[in-house]
Amino acid sequence: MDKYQAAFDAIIEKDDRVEPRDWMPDDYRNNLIRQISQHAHSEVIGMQPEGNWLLRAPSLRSKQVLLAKIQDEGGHGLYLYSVAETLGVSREEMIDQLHEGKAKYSSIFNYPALNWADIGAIGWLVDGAAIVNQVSLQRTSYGPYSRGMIRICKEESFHQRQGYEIMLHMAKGTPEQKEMAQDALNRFWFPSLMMFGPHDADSAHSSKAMQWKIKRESNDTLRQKFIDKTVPQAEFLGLTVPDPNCKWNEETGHYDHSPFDWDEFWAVVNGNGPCNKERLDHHKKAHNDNAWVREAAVAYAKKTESTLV
Ligand code: FAQ
Repeated sequence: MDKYQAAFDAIIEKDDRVEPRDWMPDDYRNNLIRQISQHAHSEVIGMQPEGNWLLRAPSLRSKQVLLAKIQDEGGHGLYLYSVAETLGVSREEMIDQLHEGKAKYSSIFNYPALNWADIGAIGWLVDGAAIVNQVSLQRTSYGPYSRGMIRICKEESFHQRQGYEIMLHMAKGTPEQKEMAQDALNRFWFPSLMMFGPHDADSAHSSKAMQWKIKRESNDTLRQKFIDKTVPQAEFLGLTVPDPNCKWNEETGHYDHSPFDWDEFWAVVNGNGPCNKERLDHHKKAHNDNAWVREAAVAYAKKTESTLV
């Protein structure tokens, strides 16, 4: 066996981290670029449903907290683009792929945030699902990705609490507020479960990704962890998970669930969800409108460089 391949295999075997300077197989590199760039796009596009509510937050405190959370999500996108850049892809290439529909972002952000309870449900469920996935990714085999996840997870846990606090206020508030909280849970439950991706048997990338320790736990394992963690939280709120089959199973030691609507999932992933067009159009517009900022920053950097020489 080639000595480079052997050195790579040894890193994976020993559970060490692969660093940007290390030799790695092309498939490993490409799989990472695909996953990390999609992760970065998710963080940035994910700012849109919440950003929409900044001007309508019900108090100055809630506005400040939401603003801080949304800024964190933008920051996560930037860390992740930087991580992908260490693999040899430029940010411009990644953004082009997003705009051309070649790169994906999480299906969940193609659902609308219709009212303030939805902001609670997003923080509680969407960030909650993101944490379960990302805690596992803290042990991913690519060093910069794994270290980025450690910081991101710390911030995500604040986000999850921000959402749960909103849900708590609404669920313990007036009957109308409780109804809004229940309605938000009804609409976000299944889409949040589908954030974990297709079932293991239908997941095209999982087997290689698990072999390379890019993914440390499978889509279904992580989804089940999230369900088991979240159902008691819903019960504490006095809300009902919108799945009559979601019951504790003594034998398996997990909550059961109904089959998911994978037709809906793939429709959303393939561009036909309620807000796909709106999200992408908004990103393209912001990118074009702000081209002058990038041009000015590059011109300034060049000027500083020439002064230093
Ligand atoms: N949406 O073979 P698999 C957040 C695609 S961050 C859209 O199982 P893989 C923070 C998949 O890309 C949320 N597409 O793929 C926040 C692949 O397509 P491709 C994002 C999906 O990569 C909160 C195809 O289906 N988190 O929320 C989805 O092994 C609030 C086959 O699937 C991450 O990205 C989906 N749900 O496993 C921000 C975590 N699921 O590339 C703002 C990192 C699957 O062949 C506000 N990513 N697909 O064209 C991962 O862990 C993995 O990439 C999975 C998918 C688990 C998402």
